[in-house]
Parts: sequence; structure tokens; C-alpha cells
Amino acid sequence: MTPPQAAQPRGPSRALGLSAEDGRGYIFGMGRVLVVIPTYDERENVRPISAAVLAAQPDAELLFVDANSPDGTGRLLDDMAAAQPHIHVLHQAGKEGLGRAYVAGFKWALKRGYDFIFEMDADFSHDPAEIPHFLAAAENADLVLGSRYLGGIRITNWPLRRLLLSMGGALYVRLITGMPFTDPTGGFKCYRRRVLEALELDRIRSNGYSFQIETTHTAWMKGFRIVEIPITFEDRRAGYSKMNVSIFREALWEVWKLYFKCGLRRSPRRTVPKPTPS
Ligand SMILES: Nc1nc2c(ncn2[C@@H]2O[C@H](COP(=O)(O)OP(=O)(O)O)[C@@H](O)[C@H]2O)c(=O)[nH]1
Ligand SMILES: [Mg+2]
Repeated sequence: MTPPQAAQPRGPSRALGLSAEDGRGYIFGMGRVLVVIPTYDERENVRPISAAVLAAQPDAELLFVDANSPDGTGRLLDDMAAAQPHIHVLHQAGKEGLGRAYVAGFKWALKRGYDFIFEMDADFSHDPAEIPHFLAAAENADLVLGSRYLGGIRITNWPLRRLLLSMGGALYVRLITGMPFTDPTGGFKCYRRRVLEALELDRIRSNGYSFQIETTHTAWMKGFRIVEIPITFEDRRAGYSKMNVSIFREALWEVWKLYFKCGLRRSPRRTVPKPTPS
């Protein structure tokens, strides 16, 4: 009989040659990781999502950016932050849109020296278990996009109307801007800090889906390396969606603005040097 084998690191742990014990190697090997999560009325979700992020990536930190949620999410987050040093909270005066929340979160992250900064929703549509895969991909990329459409559609429990809107939107963005990405409106992303430093955050005005398109488009035009990895997207289990028609309408126009802003160019002029291996 062969003796039992020691557990082998799986997935990205193996790819990076790291210890599988607790994932800490990512942090010591690569830098500090912050997951930024905007919240508006997410009381049922913030505790379980924090636990899931820390289970997937034990040394990551979380920053919640709360829009003064009427359901008391902000107070709950304060309690969580007081009890748990990995959790931080930024309070906004009110609901100003996703873009304003992320810009505030990104500035907070840059000031405090984080190296890998994630965007993620609070509602479990984005699976925190994917975080190590993003970090593995970020070894050779400046911006990693989670794609629901790379190599096939992986969305569960979404009404057909929303799926068609999202897929049509992706095609529209691709045709107008020339960006070769399958899911440009997705909100599960990992930035190296040098991308956020280059984005000129104060100049970003778009707010909903177009915020996702604008940040990726600006990074792409500046020549940063962008890769997509496949993710599975599940409709939220608790709470309600804040998506509305004005967010959709904003995106329709913003895409044209981006195209005109870069002088009708549909490809980057240059590529920045590869990120130095960490
Ligand atoms: N701070 C802040 N968070 C927001 C705002 N709008 C939505 N969110 C949060 O952003 C994430 C995505 O919103 P969600 O309603 O799930 O959009 P959907 O996934 O497109 O249906 C969730 O975590 C929301 O709580 C906002 O105006 N401000
Ligand atoms: Mg959602």
C-alpha cells in the first residue's frame, strides 16, 4: 500500500509555489490585498460576505463604503470593524452611486499602501472563493477582470431580460470602443495599485456600469496589461438590486464619450512594461 500523500496545494497556490496552509504566502509574496465593497442596504449580507472573503484569503483586508444605508448597514459595519482589525468602513453622506463609492475607496487604499485592490459586490453575486484566482492572474497583469462570458455564459438565476441586456451591452461596448474584453461591465475586478495611480480618479465622473467601462477603458488605453478570468455570477440571495434605467442610459452615452475622448482611437498606442514579478 502506498503511504498517504501530503495534501498538495491546489490551483493558484501550486502555480505560485506557495504554502497551501492558509494562503498567507500570497500576501507575503505579492503585497497587501484590499477588497473594496460598496454597500447600500446590505444588512443581511455584510457579515457573511466578510467571513467568506477572509476564509478565501485570510490576510486580505476589507473596506466597506456605505452610502448611509437606511437599513442600518453602516452601524452594523462599525460594530464589525470594532471587533475585527481586517475590516474597515468609510461612511458616505448618502447614496451617490457606485462610481463615487469606489473612487472614495480607491483613494483610501492608495493612501494606505495596498498593492492589490479589488472591486466586489456585497451580495454574493461575486464568489469570494475566486479571489486567489484573481491574485494568481495578477502575477502577470495590471488589471484582472472577472468575466461571466469568457468561454461560455456562467450566470445563474438572472431573468432572461437582464442577461440579454448585459450581453448586448458587452457587444455594444466592444463594437464602439474596440476593447477586446468579453465582460466590460462586470464589477469583480482586481487592480494593481499602479493602475489606480494612473487613473486620475478625480476625473472619473461615470457612476454605474459606465464606471466599470471607463476604468477598464482608461487602463487599456494607457497600455496596462489586462486579462480576463472566468467567474460564475449568481443573482443576489438577499436584499434588492439597485440597478435602474438611468444607470443603463448613462452607460449608452458614456461609451461614445470614451470613444471621442481618445480621438476615435480603438486600440492603445503603447503597452507599459510588464509588472515586476513580486
Ligand atoms: N456605496 C454605494 N453602494 C452602492 C450604491 N448602489 C449600489 N451599491 C452597492 O453596489 C453593489 C452592486 O449593486 P447591486 O444592487 O447588487 O447591483 P446589481 O448587481 O447590478 O443588481 C452592492 O453591494 C450594492 O449594495 C451606491 O449608490 N452607493
Ligand atoms: Mg448585485
